[in-house]
Amino acid sequence: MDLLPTEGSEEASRHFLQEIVNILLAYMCKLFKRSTKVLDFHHPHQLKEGLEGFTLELSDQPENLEQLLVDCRDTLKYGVKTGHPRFFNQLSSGLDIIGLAGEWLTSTANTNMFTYEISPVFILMEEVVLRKMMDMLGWSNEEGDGIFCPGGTVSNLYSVLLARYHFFPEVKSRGMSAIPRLAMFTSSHSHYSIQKSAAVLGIGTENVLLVKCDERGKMIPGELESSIASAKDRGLYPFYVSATAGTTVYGAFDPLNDIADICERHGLWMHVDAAWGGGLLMSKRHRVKLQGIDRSSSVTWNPHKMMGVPLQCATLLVRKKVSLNFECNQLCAEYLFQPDKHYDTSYDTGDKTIQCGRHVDVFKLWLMWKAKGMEGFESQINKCLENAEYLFDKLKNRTDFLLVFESKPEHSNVCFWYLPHSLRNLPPGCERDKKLHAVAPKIKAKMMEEGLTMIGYQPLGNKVNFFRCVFSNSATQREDVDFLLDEIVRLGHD
Ligand code: ABU
Repeated sequence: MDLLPTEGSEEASRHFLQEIVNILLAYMCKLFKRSTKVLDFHHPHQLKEGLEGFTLELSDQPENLEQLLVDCRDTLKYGVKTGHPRFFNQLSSGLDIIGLAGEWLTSTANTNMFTYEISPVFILMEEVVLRKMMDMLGWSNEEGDGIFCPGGTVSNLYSVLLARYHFFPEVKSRGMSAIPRLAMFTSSHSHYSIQKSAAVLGIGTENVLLVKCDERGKMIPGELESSIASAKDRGLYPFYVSATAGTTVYGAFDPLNDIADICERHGLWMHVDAAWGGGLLMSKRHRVKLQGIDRSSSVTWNPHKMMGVPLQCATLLVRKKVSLNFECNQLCAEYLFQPDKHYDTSYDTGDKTIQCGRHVDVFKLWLMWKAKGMEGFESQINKCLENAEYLFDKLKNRTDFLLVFESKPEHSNVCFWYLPHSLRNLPPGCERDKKLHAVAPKIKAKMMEEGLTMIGYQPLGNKVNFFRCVFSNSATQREDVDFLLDEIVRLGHD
């Protein structure tokens, strides 16, 4: 294949990449049009068997460049258009052109974030962006450290790892048998990654105590207090509380100041999982919902969610002194982190992490921040929350839909059931619940087959399957919200 670095192949390389750009631009222009489908669904066996000449199989012989262009077109064709204004399925959606340019540049630079030696600009950018985010949490210049992580689950894992190290540094060398049986606390609506962290770190999922929430999905502080007391009575060692700012399903914000009071009283590490809700700090109108976050020990905040940065872009921010991150994970591999380098080796941030290689996730965010300023992020976030209020107001006045909770959404999550004709006159109770549980999956299946829009559903606690609509794409307009409801009614009609 005559592409760079083959001598004399500049023109062929330019031509090939220009063709790729043409394919991507055609995709993007279609993506935002309402006449374009969100997806062209096929079952796994159909995709594996191959469709209209598109095969996933690899061969021994090389393909020519023309065929590779066809492969690229087909890959996009059979994928899901998560940037489409009618995609409501996930917390991360949309397609930001500046962010995309950032991702292209990142791949072109193709470097690794472990040392300053090979990523001088990106390492310093990371410092600048993390500092800015920590300022927004309300932390002073003297405190704070952070790291970009491969997703919120890993950020949450780091928070537990650091908290455990803070209380029991000996665990690094001597293992779990050297320390007491630990107890962690998080709400029953929190993200499953907190329990996963306990499993991964040998703390055990049984030692994660799930604190009761109110109807709205917020942790009840009194329940946290009694859960800590009962763990102590049982001989456990409470050390960590994860509060949530923007729960995954309800979009609820735990009362951070009340939780901080309890953590201070008991000397516990307070983590805030603001993977979803952190973006609201950008909005003067909505940041009040995170009041008390400045008192946390650590925070997860994913710009790839509410801030619309292309996947992946997630952070862990730690309030304790800078060295904690380093001490906890540092192993000083001599082939990479030589102490006698001629520059300030505190910028070899790779030794803070449990990874070795680390993707450059900062550049696209830095570039978007340059392009939009805080004001740009603020207006796109406000718009998403306005869309949620618009949907909520519509649902309040409908008899064919039922809200899962009656209060105004705090985030952009709106949770609701659709009641087909046959269920409307049934009294609430077991019989109706049994039938209602089957409604959302049936509608979703038809929705995916037709491909015009996409929304998620789930059960939660004692609530049977309900739809969760989330807004994180500022391309979505009110007409798209209207379309979603019409589509649910059309597909759910019985
Ligand atoms: N917690 C990862 C994102 C989940 C969601 O998009 O629904």
